[in-house]
Amino acid sequence: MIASVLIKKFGIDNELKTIAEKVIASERINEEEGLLLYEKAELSLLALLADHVREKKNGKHAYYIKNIHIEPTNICVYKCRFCSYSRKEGETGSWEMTIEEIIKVVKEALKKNISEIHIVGGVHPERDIYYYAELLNEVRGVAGKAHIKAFTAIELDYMFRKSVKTNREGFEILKEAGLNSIPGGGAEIFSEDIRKQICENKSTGNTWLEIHEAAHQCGIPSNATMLYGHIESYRHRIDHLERLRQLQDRTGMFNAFIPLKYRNKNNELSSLKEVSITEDLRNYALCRIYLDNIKHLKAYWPMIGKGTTQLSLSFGVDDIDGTIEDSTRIYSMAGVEEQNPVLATEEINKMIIDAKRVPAERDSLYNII
Ligand code: V47
Ligand code: SF4
Repeated sequence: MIASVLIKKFGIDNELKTIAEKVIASERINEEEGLLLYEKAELSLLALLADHVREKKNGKHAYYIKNIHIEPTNICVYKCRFCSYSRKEGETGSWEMTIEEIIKVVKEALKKNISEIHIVGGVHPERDIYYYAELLNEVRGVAGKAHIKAFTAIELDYMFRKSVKTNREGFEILKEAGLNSIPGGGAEIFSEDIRKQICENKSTGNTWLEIHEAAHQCGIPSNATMLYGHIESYRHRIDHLERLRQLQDRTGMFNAFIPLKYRNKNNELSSLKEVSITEDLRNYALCRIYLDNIKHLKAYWPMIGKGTTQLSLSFGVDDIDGTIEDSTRIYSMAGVEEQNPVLATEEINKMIIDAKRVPAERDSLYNII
């Protein structure tokens, strides 16, 4: 019924009609169908389909969380071509926080009732798993019940290999020290061909997937990301989403998916133009439609700005992160508009209510607080 109204309204061709009907009936679409949506579907059709999927999964709620992002260091053994913030040891602009400095930041943030501490940084050449276990122990000691979400698969892969631990052994050590979940960074685009051109030498797409699978097997949930809008094609994006969907079928332990828009300032890919807001919205919608087994789709507002974030709520997004105090420099150094991203709870609520959704403050596992 809805599908036929849709089809009349959009006057869409037969191929798109079949796909639209499948999405409305909550049937899974395949790679070729995903590609066709990327290439041919109108923005308004994508909005309608993605909104249908979002509503079925999350009702009227739009989630946010009070959290803090800490980046212990930007010193990194890798040099991804899209990265604006990594530096080598001793290079101008590099930083290293001591554990004491990190604890001071955590204690200040806890006074503001945060429920999550998000820690990611560069892949420091000298830091092994025992250093990170000590860091987690110290943070856990002051954090009370706050959830610790820490380290990208790239940092984890390096620290496990440096300390000659299997993925499972590594996760057991970190879990014991206080780790609750892992963030989605480092996924970029899984295609080896694209990785060779934008982040050669760093952990492969398969390694990223293996690390997350091992985390899930150890009872540690995680997020997933996709860096889009650089040199990848729609086929590469679909391949990325497909590999995530297959892993989620096996484990079911991805909490959220976060598309990350490539920002082009101060890095080796700066000659690339950034994609338009229309492309951002199309991509959110596609991700929502394709990833039928990941419950939450997050728009990370410090990266795309408050305006696009609010619009994204009509294109499948149900979570706007909502960091109250974001000291991340990954994006401020890559040229985003929000140089000191802070959002007061009232402002988050207004953004959500104006988009005709119901604001829901959540914890890291999407329980409403
Ligand atoms: O892996 C680096 C990306 C990621 C640029 O899990 C860039 O809740 C755009 O993963 N333009 C790290 N993106 C951040 C991340 C994240 C952020 C918020 C929430 C969560 C979560 C995870 O940032 C990196 C890389 O893909 N990145 N440089 C750039 N120039
Ligand atoms: Fe290092 Fe991460 Fe930057 Fe790559 S994106 S250079 S791994 S900090």
